[in-house]
This record gives sequence, structure tokens and C-alpha cells, in this order.
Amino acid sequence: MSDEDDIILSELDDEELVQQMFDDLYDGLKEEIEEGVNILLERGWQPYDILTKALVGGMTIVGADFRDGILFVPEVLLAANAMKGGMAILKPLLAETGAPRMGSMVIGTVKGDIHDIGKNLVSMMMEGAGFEVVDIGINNPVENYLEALEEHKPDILGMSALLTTTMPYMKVVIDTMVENGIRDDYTVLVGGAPLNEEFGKAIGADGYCRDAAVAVEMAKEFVARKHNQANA
Ligand code: B1M
Repeated sequence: MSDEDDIILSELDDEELVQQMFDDLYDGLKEEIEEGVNILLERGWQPYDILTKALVGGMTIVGADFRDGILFVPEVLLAANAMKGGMAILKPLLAETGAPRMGSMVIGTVKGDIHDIGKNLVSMMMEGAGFEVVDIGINNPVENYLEALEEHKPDILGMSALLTTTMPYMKVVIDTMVENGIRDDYTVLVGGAPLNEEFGKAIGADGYCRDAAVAVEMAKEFVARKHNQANA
């Protein structure tokens, strides 16, 4: 999409640089994405703005062309890899806010689903907001969630699904929690591009999170409510 040889990223103004990063993400150029992230940081951009405006913005374009059959899995994998390179630079910066410990969360992508960028982003933002996060990865059957809940006893269970075919599995997890008599011990938050609020309600989740920022806000709200109830 771009002629890399001619472009010196540091010579571009902010708007041009973000535009170029969209192209570089599209082309799966990890080193260029890392360089772009570092340049924006040097220019005083907030890590969260880089994440949402440059990286998530670029991935939205990739997603549209993937949907339209212009990009295919190998290219999207390269784009995802480039995105992860940029996220790795931002992760410690988002986590070092010095926020007081808010609570804890176990999070994982459901069975049959290997998308993990959104989940990783939620984990990063939650850690930055002071939550302890146990990330159980991708493709999780219900047993994995139950084991992690038993072991870590978090305040919140987070589930991610990016496919219309895998999102119903969230209900399997919640129903099993009900059967095992542990549903009310946890706040269950769900997220992922194909979900919506109605779906969240229908499967019995406590909340649907449109994005990582909403996940943090909801998590804080639920934990505060739980503490108030405990102190009442
Ligand atoms: Co896939 N894929 N993919 N893919 N992929 C989608 C999801 C798709 C919408 C693309 C499209 O057609 N436009 C489509 C799903 C269609 C559908 O179900 N209706 C799709 C498909 C079809 C597939 C395959 C089936 C393709 C194939 O093999 N033919 C296959 C399935 C593999 C599987 O999982 N079994 C597949 C594979 C892949 C790759 C491996 C190539 C790669 C994943 C790499 C990786 O994750 N490591 C990939 C990617 C990258 C995408 C798109 C392009 C981008 C997803 C992403 O990372 N977005 C995606 C298109 C799209 O979503 N527009 C697509 C950026 C991320 C920051 O956003 O994940 O939405 P998101 O997370 C947000 C919120 O949703 C929310 O917060 C996050 C941050 O703001 N959130 C949560 C997410 N999880 C949360 C959990 C929470 C709270 C909030 O818990 C509390």
C-alpha cells in the first residue's frame, strides 16, 4: 500500500504519521509500527490515544477489507502481529499509572475462538486501572474458566468472543456457573465485536462492554458496589 523506501516516519507531522501507521499496519510492518508508536510517545502522545487512534484505528481498516475479501488470513495475521508489536511498547506505560489496587479479573477468549487482540487490550487497560488480571488466553472450554475462578477467586470474570459462531459459548459458561451454584459469586462481563447489550442480557451476563474503556468503567462500578454491599 505504501512505498516504504521513500518515507521517513519522523519527518511526518502527527496526522500524516497516523495515516502512515494505518498503511503500515495494513501491510503488517511490525518494525515501522513500533517506530511510529515510539515517535508519537516522544511527541507527548498519551499511550491510550496511540492505542485507540493509531492502532485500533488501523485495525478497523484491516477488518473492513478482511470482511470484503480484499485481505486474507495470512495478511491479517501479519497486521495483528504488527499491532501486537505496538501494544507491547504501550503495555508497561498503561500499567504504570500507580492506580490503587481495584480488584481482580480472570479473562479469556471462548472455545473455538483464537482472536486475542481485544482481550489483550482489555487486560492492559484493566491493569492500568489497578486491577490484577489473570489472562487464560484463547480457545477456552468451560472447564478452563471454572478452574481459573476456583484458583484465583477474582471479582470479575471477563469473556471475549469475536465470532458469531463462538459468542453463544459464553452462555454455556454462565449456565454452568449457575448449575454449579457459583454464578452469584462473580461479576460476569462480556465483550467482542459481534456482541451487543441485548445479547449480554440474554445470556445472563452482568454487563456488555463495547470497548476496553467501558470494561474498566463497568469493572470499577461493580467492584465498588460489591464493597458497599459488604460494608452495609
Ligand atoms: Co478474524 N474475523 N477470523 N481473524 N478478525 C473477524 C472477527 C471478522 C469480523 C472479520 C470480518 O469478516 N470482517 C470475522 C467474523 C465474522 C463473524 O463471525 N460474523 C472473522 C472471521 C470470519 C475469521 C475466521 C473464521 C477467518 C477464516 O479462517 N476464514 C478466522 C477464525 C479463527 C478462530 O477464531 N477460530 C479468523 C482469524 C483471524 C486471524 C487469526 C487472522 C486474526 C486474529 C489474530 C489475533 O487476534 N491474534 C483475525 C483478526 C485480526 C480479525 C479482525 C480483522 C480484527 C479483530 C481485532 O483484533 N480487532 C476482525 C474484524 C473486526 O473485528 N472488525 C476479524 C481489534 C480489537 C482491538 O477489537 O477485538 O473488537 P476487538 O476488541 C474490542 C472490543 O470488542 C472489546 O474491547 C476491545 C478493545 O476496545 N472487547 C472486550 C473484546 N473482548 C472483550 C472482552 C471483555 C470486554 C471487552 O471482557 C470483559
